[in-house]
Amino acid sequence: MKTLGEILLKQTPYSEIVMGNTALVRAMIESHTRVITSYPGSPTPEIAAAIKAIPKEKRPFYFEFSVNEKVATEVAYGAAVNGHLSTVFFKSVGLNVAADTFVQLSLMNIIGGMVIVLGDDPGVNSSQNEQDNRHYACLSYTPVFEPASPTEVYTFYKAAAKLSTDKGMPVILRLTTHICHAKEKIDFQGWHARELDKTPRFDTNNGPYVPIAAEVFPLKRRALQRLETVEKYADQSPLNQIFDRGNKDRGIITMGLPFLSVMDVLEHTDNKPDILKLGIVYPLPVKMVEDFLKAHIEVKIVEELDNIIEKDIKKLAYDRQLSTKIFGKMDLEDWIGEYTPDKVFEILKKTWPDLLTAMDAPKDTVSSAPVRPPQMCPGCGHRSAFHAIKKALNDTDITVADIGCHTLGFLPPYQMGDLMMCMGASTAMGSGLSLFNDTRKVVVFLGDSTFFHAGLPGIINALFNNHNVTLILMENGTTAMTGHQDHAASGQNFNEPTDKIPLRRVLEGLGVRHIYEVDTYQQAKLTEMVKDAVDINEFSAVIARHPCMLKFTREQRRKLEYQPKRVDIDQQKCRRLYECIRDFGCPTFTQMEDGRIEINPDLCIGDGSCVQTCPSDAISTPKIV
Ligand SMILES: Cc1ncc(C[n+]2csc(CCOP(=O)(O)OP(=O)(O)O)c2C)c(N)n1
Repeated sequence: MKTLGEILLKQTPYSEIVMGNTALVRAMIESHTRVITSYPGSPTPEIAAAIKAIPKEKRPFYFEFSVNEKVATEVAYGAAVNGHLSTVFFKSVGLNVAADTFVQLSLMNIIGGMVIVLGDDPGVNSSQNEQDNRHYACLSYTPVFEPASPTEVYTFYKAAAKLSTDKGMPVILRLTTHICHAKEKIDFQGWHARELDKTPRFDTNNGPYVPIAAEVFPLKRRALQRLETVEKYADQSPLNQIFDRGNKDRGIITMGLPFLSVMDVLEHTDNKPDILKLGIVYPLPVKMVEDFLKAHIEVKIVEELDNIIEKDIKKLAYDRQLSTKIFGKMDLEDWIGEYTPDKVFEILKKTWPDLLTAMDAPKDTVSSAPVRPPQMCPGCGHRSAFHAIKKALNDTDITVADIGCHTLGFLPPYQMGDLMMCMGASTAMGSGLSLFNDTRKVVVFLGDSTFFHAGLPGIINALFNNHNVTLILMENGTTAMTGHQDHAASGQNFNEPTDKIPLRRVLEGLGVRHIYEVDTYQQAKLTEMVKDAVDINEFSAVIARHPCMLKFTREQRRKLEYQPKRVDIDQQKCRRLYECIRDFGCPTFTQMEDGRIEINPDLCIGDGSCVQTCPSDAISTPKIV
C-alpha cells in the first residue's frame, strides 16, 4: 500500500479517489509550483494535511504556514516576482486580512505566476459570515476560476497556473466548502520532477514594482488590458461548457456547486433547459453568454450568494438590446445559504412552476441527522478557565470574545463573550467599550495563534492610548480550532523546530506592567488573578495556559503512550447539586433518569479538571482504567 505522499508524487499517470483539497496538491506538483503559503482556516486545512503527507525532503516545493493571510500573500508574491510559480491559500474571510496586499497584485508583473486559492464558505459551515469573494475579483481586476468537482479542482488549478504564468498576472481559484471536501476518482496525468533552479530572477526591469502616484495609471491600464485579454481567453476556454438539450425556450447559466445541484434536480425532468456552465466566472466569456442569451427565450441564472454574474449578464443584455427574459434572484432567501439540490429545486420552481414536479424534489438526507450543539472537548483548558473567570466577574462586566475554540465560552453555562467580530478584534473593541465607562470592567479574550495573527496591533493600541482593559490570553500552544497547526509560540513551524516566541516576553517588551500567568486547571488561583487584574485601573494581562488536550491525547495515542484514565462519581457523597453539569458543563457528565450523575466512559479523558468543581467532593481523582 502506497502512502498518500507517495501517491501524490507518482511520476506515471494514475487514478485515485481523493478530496478536492488533495487533488489541488497534485495539481500544484504537476504545475511545478515552487512556493506555497497559507494561514489555516476552513475549508482549506486539508490542503496542508496532504502536503504534510509528503516528507519534507521529498517536497518539490517550499510550504509554510505564515502568521496571517496578508503575510502569506506577501511571501508568495515575493517568491513569484523572483520567478517562482507560487500559490497562497486561505479561507473566505482570510481575504479581508490579505486585502491590502492582494488588491495591488494585478498591478504587478508577476513573472513567476501566482494563484490565490480561496476557500469560500456558502452556508457558513465554519465562518463568521457568508461573504462572496467574487466582489474582490471585480475590485482588483483578477480573473476567477471556479471548479464544480475535485476533478475540476485539479484541471482548473493547472489552467489557472498556466494563465497566471503566461500573463504575469494573479489568478483566483475559488473553491467552496463542498468542492474542497467532496471526494472523486480522478485520472491524474504523469509528472516529471524538474531540477529546482535557484537563480534569483528578480529584476526591476520587469517592473515597476513600486506603485506610487503617477506610476499607478499605466499599471492600472495594463491590469485592465490584461483582463480584456482574459475575457477573450474565456470565450475560447473549454472550462466554460454548454450542455445542449436542444431547448430553444429555456436556458440556465450556472457554475460551481450550484451546477451539480441543477443537474441533480433536472435528472428526471422532461424538457430539460440547456445549461451554460461557467468555469471562468470573472471576467465573463462575453461572446458565449451573448450567444446563449440569443438562443433562448428565457434564461435563469442560478448563482450562489450574491448576484454578481446576474448584474453582468443583465448589463450585457441591455447593451446589446437583447430581448431574452432573464431571471436572477427572486427574493431574499435566494441570497442566503448553500445552493444544495433542495434549495435549487425551490429556486427553479419559483422561476418556472411547470418545469418540476414533486417527484423531482431531492430526498431530504439532512434533517434526520441529530443536531449537535458546538461545545468544548472534555478536558479543554478553556472550560476550566471560563469556569474560574466567571467567578471573578460581576454580571454587569463586559466580556469580549475573539475567534478560536475559546469563542465557545459565549455559550451557556459560561456566557463569557458578549460580543465577537473577527480574528484579533477583541482588544480594540474592548478599548472602545472602556471609554466613558467607569463602572463596568472590560475583559477581552484572545487565543495564542490569534495573538500573532491580528491580535498584536489592538494590544499595542491599548497600551499606546492607555485603555483600561484586561486581556486574557488563552494559551493552548496551538491553533486548535482549525486542526492544531503550529504557531510562533509553539516551538515548531510546519517544517522544523524553531525558537518559541513567548507571549510573556512579547507583552513585557511592549511594556505591559501587570502580567499574571497561571495554568487554567488551577481554578482558584486563576479566579484570584483575574480579580486582581480587573481591579487595576490600566491595561493588564492574564496568561491563562493549558495545552490543548485533544492534541495532547492524540499525540500520546500516536506514540502509544496513552493510558486511558477516568474520574468516577461517589454516589454516596454526591448531593445532587449538579454544579458539574450546570456550571462546569463537561459533556462527560450525564444526568440519569433517576437524577444520578454518571460519567460517560467514551468521553472522559481523566484530566481531572472537574474534581475541584464539586462542592460535595464526589468526583474522584482520575484513575487508569
Ligand atoms: C481571518 C481568519 N483567518 C482564519 C480563520 C480561521 N480560524 C478560526 S479560529 C482560528 C485560530 C484559532 O487559534 P487560537 O487563536 O490559538 O485559538 P484556539 O482555537 O487555539 O483556542 C483560525 C485560524 C478565521 N476565522 N479568520
